[in-house]
Amino acid sequence: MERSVVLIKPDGLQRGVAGEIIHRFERKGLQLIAIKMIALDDALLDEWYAHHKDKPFFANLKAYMKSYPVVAMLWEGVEAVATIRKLVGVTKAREAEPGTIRGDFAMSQQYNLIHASENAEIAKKEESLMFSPSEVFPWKKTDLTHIYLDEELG
Ligand code: 3AN
Repeated sequence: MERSVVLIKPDGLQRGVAGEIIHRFERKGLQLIAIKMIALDDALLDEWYAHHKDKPFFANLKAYMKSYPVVAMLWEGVEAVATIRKLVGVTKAREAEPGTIRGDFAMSQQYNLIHASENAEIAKKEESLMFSPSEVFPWKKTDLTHIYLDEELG
């Protein structure tokens, strides 16, 4: 099983799509193992977006991510990171495929509703930045045998 960190960003809260996003992931068969609302600060954002720190949009991105709280979640599933990136769609939301979250609900490359871990290594880093172990609940999902083959579960 793999874990992916998802943030419903300030515009996602404002646009009222938090429930829609959670609904899509649940229906897909992914498992929610942590969820909280949090106000992001500079220290966390500097780590989170370290790969963007020299980009011209970095200051704006940080200001926007601090403008309202976000909903932070940890989702689990087989190859969850890539699966969730597909459900989310490309960064520039107006070019995102219809059927994806950004493709269906957003237009901007900054106001694109949602963050999802880019790869498995980054997902681990983001999990440790965002959640303490006591905030994570790896509960036993009883319908896994209807979602995956035994071989897929390993
Ligand atoms: P993604 O969220 O699709 O993984 P990243 O990691 O390249 O995209 O960018 C992180 C965030 O930075 C995006 N979600 C978006 O809010 C913002 N961003 C990315 N590229 C731009 C850009 N060219 N102009 C403004 N904001 C951007």
